[in-house]
Amino acid sequence: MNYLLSPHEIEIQAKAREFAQTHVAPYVDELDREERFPVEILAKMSKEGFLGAFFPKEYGGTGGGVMDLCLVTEEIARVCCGVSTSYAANALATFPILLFGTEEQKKKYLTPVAKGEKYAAFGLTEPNAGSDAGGIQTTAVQDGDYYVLNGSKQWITNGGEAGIYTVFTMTDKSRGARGITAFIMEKETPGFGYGKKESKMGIRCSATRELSFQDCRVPAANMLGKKNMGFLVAMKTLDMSRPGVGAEALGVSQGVVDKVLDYISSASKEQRFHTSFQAIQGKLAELSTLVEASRALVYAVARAVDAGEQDLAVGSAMSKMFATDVSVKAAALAMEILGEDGARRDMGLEKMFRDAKITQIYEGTNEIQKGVIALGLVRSHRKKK
Ligand code: COS
Repeated sequence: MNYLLSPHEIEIQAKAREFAQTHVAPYVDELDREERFPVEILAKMSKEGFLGAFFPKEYGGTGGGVMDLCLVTEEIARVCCGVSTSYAANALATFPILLFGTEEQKKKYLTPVAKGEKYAAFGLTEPNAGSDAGGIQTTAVQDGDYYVLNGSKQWITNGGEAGIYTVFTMTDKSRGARGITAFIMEKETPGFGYGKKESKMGIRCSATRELSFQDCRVPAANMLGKKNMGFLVAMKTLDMSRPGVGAEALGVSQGVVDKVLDYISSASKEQRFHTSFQAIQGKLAELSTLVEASRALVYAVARAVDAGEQDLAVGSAMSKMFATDVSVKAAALAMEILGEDGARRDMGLEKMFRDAKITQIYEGTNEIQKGVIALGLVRSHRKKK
């Protein structure tokens, strides 16, 4: 399908596709088996300018936005969703700075990420607050020109690998979601610690760790936005980042289609596919149509973000929910098409199945996305009346 990509977008897509084949594909199995963070691949990605793809030029980026992020993410995820997660987590973590940072903060913290000198991680989720983002318990108490942070975060992508963290804290518990404040924190801050890399069913090479803060003194100058407006910082960030998760799932789905087509097109299978297996043809038709529908939605939302659209919550949640649900369905359909061959580890589909399942859960479960969509629709309908 023709999505009317600009010459620049066609170029970055082709570059990312070539990169994924050359520098990611040979290591997919190894990274998955060894659960090894893909630091060498990320370093090469930064040399190609992919780490700066979603930053303005004045902060070391290439001047693209969420559409460029999605195109790169999709192509990398088509080959390995663990690598694409490690990459796209940098966008999630730096969007709060891009959206709410001062000029000084942007220069200081975005430039090293754009240049691949440091990675970034987004610290919102806690042991007792994932979906309920307003229920976080990490505290930040002012002490002169500093805030003192205490608490912990869980399931933090790029945790421990990142040098820069955007951290959400409670500064006024009595106000719930309206008492949250966001800070930028550096890895070297005394009192900051991180746990062991979690062993996961999918996206196994990506680093997921617990973070801990014990009397961490963070300069008040590192506050993002105003005091007690951190919930808004988090929500606006997630509105901007969710199409990127959609793009990861889309990449997995497209990778699944690639594998099915390769399999069916092999000399021994093609004749039978043409003549006998109409039920199997139906599965391929359904699978590939769902993938194109995901792509249309993800690209449309990415373009809306880049165009400066403000009311993004519903579309953004739809793109995340739809594309991630499709990726699980795509992997399942593909395994049904390939039969027992689909279950062979060396076929790669079972890894895609494991990876796809996680995309439904992270960066806001699909149950949460449904709530955002339904309540957002009702709210905007009420406003129009
Ligand atoms: N943009 C701007 N404002 C938003 C917003 C958005 N996308 N979403 C919510 N808000 C505002 C609301 O308008 C409301 O403002 P007022 O207090 O002025 O009325 C405020 O934020 C609180 O919103 P709400 O009442 O909807 O908050 P809830 O606590 O009921 O729940 C959800 C909000 C569930 C949507 C939120 O907690 C969420 O997104 N959770 C998932 C977080 C997540 O994705 N976690 C994964 C980890 S991050 S990798």
